[in-house]
Amino acid sequence: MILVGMPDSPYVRRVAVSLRLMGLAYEHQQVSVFRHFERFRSINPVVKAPSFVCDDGTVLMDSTLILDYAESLVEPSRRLTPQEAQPRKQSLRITGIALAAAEKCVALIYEQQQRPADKRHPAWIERRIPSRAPHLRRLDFQ
Ligand SMILES: N[C@@H](CCC(=O)N[C@@H](CS)C(=O)NCC(=O)O)C(=O)O
Repeated sequence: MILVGMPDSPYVRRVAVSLRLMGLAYEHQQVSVFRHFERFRSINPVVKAPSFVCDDGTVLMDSTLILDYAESLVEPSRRLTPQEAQPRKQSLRITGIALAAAEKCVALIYEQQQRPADKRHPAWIERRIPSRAPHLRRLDFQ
C-alpha cells in the first residue's frame, strides 16, 4: 500500500499517523500536488492528496475514506473509531472539529500563497486566524 502526498498536508499526516497507530505497513511517496503535478497526475488524475494506492492498484482519496478502508484491514481492537454510539459520537465530534480546522488552515495557506496579492480578501483571511477570531477559541470539545 502506498500513501501519496506531502507531510505538510494535515490530511496526509492524519492518514500517516493513523496507519501507524493501527500497525499497518505502507510506503510513503512524498509527491507534491504543486511541485510534482505531472507525477501526481500519473498516480491519480484527480490530483488530490492524500491518495492511497491499494495492493490491487485501486486508488483511494480523501483521508476519511482512506481510513475507512484501512480500518477494515485490521483487527477490531486496532481500529481507532469506536463502534458504540456514545464514544463514536464523541469521536466524530472531535474529528469534525479537527477537519474543519485543517480545511480553514489549508484555505488560508492557498489564499495567502497561491492567490495573486491583488486578488486576496483581507477580511476573509482575518476571520480565519484563530488569535484574531475569538469565536474559534470558545469551542466545546466535550
Ligand atoms: N477532504 C480531503 C481534503 C484533501 C485536500 O484538500 N488536499 C489538498 C492538499 S492539503 C489537495 O489535494 N490540494 C490540491 C487540490 O485540491 O487541487 C481529505 O480529507 O483528504
